[in-house]
Amino acid sequence: VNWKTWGKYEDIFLDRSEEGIARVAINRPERRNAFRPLTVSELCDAFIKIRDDTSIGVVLFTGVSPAKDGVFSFCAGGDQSVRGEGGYLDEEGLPRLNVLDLQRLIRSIPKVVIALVSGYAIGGGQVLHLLCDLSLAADNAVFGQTGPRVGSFDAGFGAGYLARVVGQRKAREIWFLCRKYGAQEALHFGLINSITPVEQLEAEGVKWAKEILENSPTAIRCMKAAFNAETDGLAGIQELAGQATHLFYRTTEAKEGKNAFLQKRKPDFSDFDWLP
Ligand code: 1HA
Repeated sequence: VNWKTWGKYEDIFLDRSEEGIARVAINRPERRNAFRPLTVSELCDAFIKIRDDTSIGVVLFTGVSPAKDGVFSFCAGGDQSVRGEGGYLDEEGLPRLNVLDLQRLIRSIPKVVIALVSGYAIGGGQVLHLLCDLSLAADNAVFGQTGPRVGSFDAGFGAGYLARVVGQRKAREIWFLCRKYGAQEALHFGLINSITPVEQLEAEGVKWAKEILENSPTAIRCMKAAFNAETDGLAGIQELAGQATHLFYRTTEAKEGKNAFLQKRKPDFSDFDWLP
């Protein structure tokens, strides 16, 4: 894949390819790719840009690795050194939990988001990989929660969706004990889709992306919304409903309603059947 830089950021890299793939990478390897508010706002900006680009169908989400000491990481969660009263402090000293906005964006973007996890996916970083549609791990991947150890917890997607993915038993174990799990274990309990040697991880991600991109964009976006509808409450149903409206607007039936309104006449839906 021929990656082209797409915008200039401080804490992340954003690239795109002609094949319709975007690549987002957290670039704080010396901090194990822990995120501060700037990192998260840049990630949100990147995901919005990707959402609005009709040529992109798949996003690879990863962390720049290895660090200078040779250690790989996807993301080690919130940067504890900027944690203040009530959140993670931005440059103005405002406490933010803006990773929750990012979680929602990854969830609602009508494209396939694939996490490429090499090394640590810990704390809020573990939740980020969890929320991606697919998670491809390198053989050196390490997953785990630390919240109860460092005085934090994610009682949203980090709890409920984790339980949907790995089951209540395992989810409770992960949060109550704060153990670390290797790639084999994670595959065994259904947290990830595959394991690849670390040097082949990106190539594996591109391979999965290309397979997805051969399929119907509308079918895929509706299926993503359908999966979210099952797990994300009314916000998930809203996404599926949005896809239905999106399709309906393209029909002559819907256009008749709009045209009649604009032409200040009664709509004539007599051409449209009440199908079974
Ligand atoms: O729970 C939430 C939220 C809940 C609700 C709403 C929003 C939330 C937002 C975020 C979070 C959280 O993410 S809480 C959980 C925060 N994360 C952690 O507790 C993980 C902390 N890190 C580690 O456990 C370890 O660093 C590691 C297992 C990932 C790697 O260990 P290793 O290879 O031994 O490296 P280590 O020496 O610990 O780290 C290398 C450098 O990176 C250290 O800095 P240095 O001493 O060289 O100056 C270390 O301090 C830094 N670092 C690593 N992780 C973080 C970090 N600095 C700040 N924050 C980190 N999370």
